[in-house]
Amino acid sequence: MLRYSTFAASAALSLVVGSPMQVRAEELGSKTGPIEVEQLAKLDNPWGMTRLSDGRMLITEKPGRLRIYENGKLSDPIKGLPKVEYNAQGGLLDVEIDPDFANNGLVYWSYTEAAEQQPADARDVRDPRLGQFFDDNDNVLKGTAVARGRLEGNEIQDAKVIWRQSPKTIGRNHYGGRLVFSPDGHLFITSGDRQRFEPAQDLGSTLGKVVRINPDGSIPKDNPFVGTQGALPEIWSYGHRNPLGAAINPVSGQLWIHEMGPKGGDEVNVIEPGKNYGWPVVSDGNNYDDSPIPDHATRTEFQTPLRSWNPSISPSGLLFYAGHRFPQWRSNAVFGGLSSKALIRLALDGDKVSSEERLALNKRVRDVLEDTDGSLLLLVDGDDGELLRLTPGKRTFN
Ligand SMILES: [Ca+2]
Ligand SMILES: [Ca+2]
Repeated sequence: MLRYSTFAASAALSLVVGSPMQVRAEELGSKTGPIEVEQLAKLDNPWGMTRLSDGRMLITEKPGRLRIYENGKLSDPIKGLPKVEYNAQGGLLDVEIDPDFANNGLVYWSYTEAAEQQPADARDVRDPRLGQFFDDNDNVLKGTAVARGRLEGNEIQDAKVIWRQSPKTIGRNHYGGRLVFSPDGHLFITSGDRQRFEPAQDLGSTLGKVVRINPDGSIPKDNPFVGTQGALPEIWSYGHRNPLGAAINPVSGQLWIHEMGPKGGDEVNVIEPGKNYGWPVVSDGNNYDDSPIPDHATRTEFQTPLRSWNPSISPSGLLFYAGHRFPQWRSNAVFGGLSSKALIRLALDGDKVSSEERLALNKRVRDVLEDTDGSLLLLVDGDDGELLRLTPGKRTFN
């Protein structure tokens, strides 16, 4: 199933000098032919990116920097963003532009926000299921937030928080934070469970949810829990763990997400309003200490993932390919893998996965984006992060 050429590991690097930084290019094999991988820029823990309508790109770096990439160069950090709480999985996360960006210049970003009022003693109650992920030194009350502002030159004007995860909690991880606009102009936000498990089933909390809001932060009247006693009206779906990928399937118009499972059990889900996706009651994986969690198949009241992975692939970033550079990839779901260090491609037959390919880049892929010319842009995670461009290779394979 996975035909990955060993050529990548032994590929000679062709060096091209001429842009502000050295551009390295290498080729790797795929089911659909060779692919050229070119480094466009080096970045510090990049997390999210989006294209502006004029060909520029916005890229986030988790420590709190938002930069413009244009003509092979990265700008200085954009001024005017609120303070970001940078720690472990938290920091500046995703970035998206308004559907009417060309006219209103509005940019949206997700990030980790510390609570204004920190409790006097913020030590959390130890949860044994957190295992190695518990940190006694982490005592900052914080949560995911989404803000928007108008991009003017290299500054954000009139930044305003339009959504906050509720409640804020201690803990370093599981912020979610992917942003995507629906074709009818609503903003979807993925919201992680903050490693708190049960709140994902609690409609009075926005931990472990997909949220849907209007661009100004108000609540659409047709959200599924509007008017439900005790439920927060921005909730669109629930029972999620840590979704780091979201995209609209252009064929069905539906929201797709994927989410990280615990030990195994990463999922890709088609999202329907008001539905329960099961976490932490069911998972196709198990707890980190190997204690079992029942699989989705044991409980019919929960939505079943389209596909799940054991062992974990750690999916991040998601797009539906629509370009011409990789014609055989058209309408496929394409996303990054962190622990799997791969680009993963799902060929689809309607809402069924017909085949899967993993391109072993040997790099933690954090986000994916299709460029205007149909090439693919990838963000590589970490201190030695990168912006990469993938195009069809010129070399011929046997
Ligand atoms: Ca699930
Ligand atoms: Ca299980």
